[in-house]
Amino acid sequence: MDRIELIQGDITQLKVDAIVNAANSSLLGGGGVDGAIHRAAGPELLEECRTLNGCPTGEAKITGGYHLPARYVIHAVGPRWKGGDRGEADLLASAYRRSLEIAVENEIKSIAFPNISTGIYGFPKEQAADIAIREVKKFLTQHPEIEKVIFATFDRENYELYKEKLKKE
Ligand code: AR6
Repeated sequence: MDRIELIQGDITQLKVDAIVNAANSSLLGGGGVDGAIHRAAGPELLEECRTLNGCPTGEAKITGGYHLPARYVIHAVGPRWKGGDRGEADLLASAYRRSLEIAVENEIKSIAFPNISTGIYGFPKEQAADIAIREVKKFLTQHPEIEKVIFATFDRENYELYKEKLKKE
């Protein structure tokens, strides 16, 4: 699908309408990509996040991008991996879907996703990639108004996984 792009690199550098953050339910920052986004956006981002009263797992909330090149940040809360029988797959699918729905509501045309839950939260990378690609493709088919979705991989393993899977289809 030509509206899907794959890159390996730092999501905070991308000049898109929105980048997605792999946040936790406090929305008050953390490590990984969340820490990188807050550092690059500046303290105003945390200030706005404080007004949101957190976010349940599988859901997402939007803020401004402040000092980022991206206009918005969509903070998605993926599940922590607990072995696979606690609804993790559905919750991860929901985090991607809700982010895309919020993008449409805000007239966002280009959006970049990190590999939600596959770092500190320990979700198996291959299964997470299948879920992410499936949800994005399904959504794009139903929503021509989204022009570009970028999978912003960071580690080599995720990059190779996505490269293989996107090539196949
Ligand atoms: N750009 C793109 N991807 C990145 C970057 C970056 N600058 N830095 C890391 N990644 P993680 P999670 C990748 O751990 O598993 C935080 O403390 C990384 O290689 O950031 O959803 C939150 O506050 C991995 O593939 O998020 C939560 O408490 C992916 O981003 C918790 O971690 C996700 O890894 C969320 O854990």
